[in-house]
Amino acid sequence: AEKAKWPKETVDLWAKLSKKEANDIEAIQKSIVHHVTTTLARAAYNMDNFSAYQAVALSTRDRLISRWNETQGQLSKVDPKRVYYLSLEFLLGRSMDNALLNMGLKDTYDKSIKKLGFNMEDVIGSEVDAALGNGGLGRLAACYMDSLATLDYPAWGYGLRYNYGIFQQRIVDGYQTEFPDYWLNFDNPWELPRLDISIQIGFGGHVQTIQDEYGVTRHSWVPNQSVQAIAYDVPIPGYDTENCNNIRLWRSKPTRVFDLTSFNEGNYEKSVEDATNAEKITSVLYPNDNTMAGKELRLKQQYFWTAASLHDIVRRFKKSMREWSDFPNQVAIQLNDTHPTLAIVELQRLLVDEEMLSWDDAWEIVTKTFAFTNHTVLPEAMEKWSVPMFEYLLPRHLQIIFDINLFFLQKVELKSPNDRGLLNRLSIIEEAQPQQIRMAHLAVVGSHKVNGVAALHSNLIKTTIFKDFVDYYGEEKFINKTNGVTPRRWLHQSNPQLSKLITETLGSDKWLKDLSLLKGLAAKTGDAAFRKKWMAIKRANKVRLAELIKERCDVEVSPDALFDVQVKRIHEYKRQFMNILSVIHRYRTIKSMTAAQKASVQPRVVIFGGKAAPGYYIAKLVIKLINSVAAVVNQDPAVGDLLKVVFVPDYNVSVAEIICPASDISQHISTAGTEASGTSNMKFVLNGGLIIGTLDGANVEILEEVGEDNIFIFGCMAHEVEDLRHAQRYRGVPMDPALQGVISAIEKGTFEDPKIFQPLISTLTVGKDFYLISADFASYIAANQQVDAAYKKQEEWSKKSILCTAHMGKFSSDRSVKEYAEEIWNIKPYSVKDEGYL
Ligand code: B1H
Repeated sequence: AEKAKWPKETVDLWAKLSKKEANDIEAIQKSIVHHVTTTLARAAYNMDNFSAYQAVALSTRDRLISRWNETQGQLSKVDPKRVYYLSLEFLLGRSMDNALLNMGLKDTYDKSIKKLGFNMEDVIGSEVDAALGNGGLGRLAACYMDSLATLDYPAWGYGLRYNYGIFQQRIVDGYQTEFPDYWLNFDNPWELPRLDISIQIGFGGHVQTIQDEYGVTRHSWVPNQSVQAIAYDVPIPGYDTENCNNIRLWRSKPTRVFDLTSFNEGNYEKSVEDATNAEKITSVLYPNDNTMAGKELRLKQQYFWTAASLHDIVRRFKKSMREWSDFPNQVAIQLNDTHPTLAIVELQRLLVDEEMLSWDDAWEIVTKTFAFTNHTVLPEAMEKWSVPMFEYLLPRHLQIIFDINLFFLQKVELKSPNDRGLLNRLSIIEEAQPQQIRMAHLAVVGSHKVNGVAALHSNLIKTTIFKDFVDYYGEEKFINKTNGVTPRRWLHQSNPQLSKLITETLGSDKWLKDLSLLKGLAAKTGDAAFRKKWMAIKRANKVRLAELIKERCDVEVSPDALFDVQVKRIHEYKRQFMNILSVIHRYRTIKSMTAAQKASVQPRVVIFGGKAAPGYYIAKLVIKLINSVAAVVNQDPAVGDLLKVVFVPDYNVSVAEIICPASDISQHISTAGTEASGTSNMKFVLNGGLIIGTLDGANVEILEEVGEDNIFIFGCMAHEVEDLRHAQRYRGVPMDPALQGVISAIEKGTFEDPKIFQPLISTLTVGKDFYLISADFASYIAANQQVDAAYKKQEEWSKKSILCTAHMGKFSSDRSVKEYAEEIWNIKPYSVKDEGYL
């Protein structure tokens, strides 16, 4: 509109001056030096790696912003249907390396900064992780954003800009201790503050009921507290495309008019206090993975975030002057777990209370707009909110939820009359003291599609937590979308040597956008020279990890040993406990050997990493046990290099980037039916690591792809779990004898004061071993022996390793995202045209 009013000279001047940045070495060097001397106000002679990082980051950011502007500008004009991915977690990790690689500028920047006296690896190493997530769920959101941008889909992420990400973990006397992750201490160059985009969010208050001029009853919510949401945009560049998508993160700020109640009461001190409380909303990421905390502040976070996001989405839709019925043709909203489920209620409220649509018209729009991804079946992770607390914070939303529930149950009653048990099981409200809102039920009722994250998991939810819903709605609503990981970060960036070898071998780098092309590597297993190169790269990656282990754990490990890795959040269902118990078994076996017998033992380095939720006592004891075992084993001259045990502290995305390429075998050993998918399993196999695992989550599909010769599967199957628990509980199945031996060793004080570990050992009491460690122990030990035997045949192993990578095409997040786009969101790619962004 403005542009049309300008005289031609002005338009031409803007066009001339707003040309995209040049990307030759000299232009890049100029931009870096410009940022050093102006933005950072430093001189070349007092630069360190960190300020070099800052300058390179700012120069990279300029190029990101150009693409962001161009993409978003064109998308506003074209206005295609977009998808909005609502996630309380985006576990992005570092941005610089990824941005440079995706934009195709890494080599030029590398050369540019070398000549300026800096080394790319050191500069990259100075960046702190953006750790706004707990584990798999948050990292999945980050991989999906990479794929959405790479595939040119019009997509925005919406999340919260926490001041504190997941805590930093340090190990003190073998115990986990938590330190705050104040990641914004130094300015964050990867975000664009949008101080002009500010939305008022209300809380509390009461509901007014009025009759409108047609005699229709209308409700309007009158909150008594209000906070501001400020937008921070994080550009997400696609790989090998000009497209650049956005993640909009909200930050809470006090409203200018302070808190309404206190302000009106004239209580100045109280209103300053309220202002501080407003800022608390986006202060900290809740550090629970797969468990629900139930804290009021968490509910505030969820409403603050969904209300701000919906307001933004609705504002963008309204600009197009379309009919409301067109909303689901322009907008798809994906709910990443139940955390954003309030968005369903908020959209219904906006349409009915503020836009004056009828309930039924509004509800049709809502259910066509939303789709819901379930990530877990663990009961302790199911979100429930107490009705009284909810009512206090969100009185109008509670009414709407009760209405949604009433109309839903009325329909159920029509279909299955007089089945009160069914109504109770399906109800969004659980009749407890006090009543609880079941967020998963609300999410199912308010969405047109519900998906699990791996085939096994998607089937499991249909027969367990959502069984009655499947009976009511039919099968078509409940689908599977197997998770995936981005090959850009998890191979190209983290394993540059292997990426290079693959590109040389396949004759092009097309595989980075079509991962199925990796199957071309399968033909190379017979090529001894290729196998040698393949294994040399694995060894180099192990050397790099050995250096990290030396630095962080002060333990020397041999890169010629078998590297055995289990890195993931510490949780009983993931069974790190079973792993360390098997390590103790291995230790005892070695100790009982003669020198001659020891000569045939396959040396192994067992590497653990992962955070326990700060309040999860048993998980924290597992960390302590691992460290106590490590202390004894690593010092024992009778064992030497045959066995080393390390716990790498503060496992995060950038540590994972070093660990994944360096593993020979990794452990994905959850009790069958408990790990919804797992995604690190995919990352390890993609990097030529074999896995040992149960028939759980995506392991099942990895087995299908790589074949049973290239994976070590053990343990009971998901459908056997209930019977095994029953037998254990009521028929007193005895404990596995090898496991009994291991426990006796702990109880004898082989590893520190055994009293420390008593609560852990108690979890194995016959009848209480919920995660079936005893039932699976023998087959686990046997599978580990098969790993040792297979690893000794290095030529055969190298073939397995190559075949693993070759068969990972399915697990690209590009495949996952394409399925979501075509089968749930109904969106099409839009590729940015190179027309200059004015
Ligand atoms: C997964 C969670 C999770 N499932 C609650 N559920 C949270 C639940 O803060 N909370 O309240 C946080 C996280 N995370 C993981 O999702 C699954 O355990 C993995 O198996 C899966 O691969 C991953 C991505 O789908």
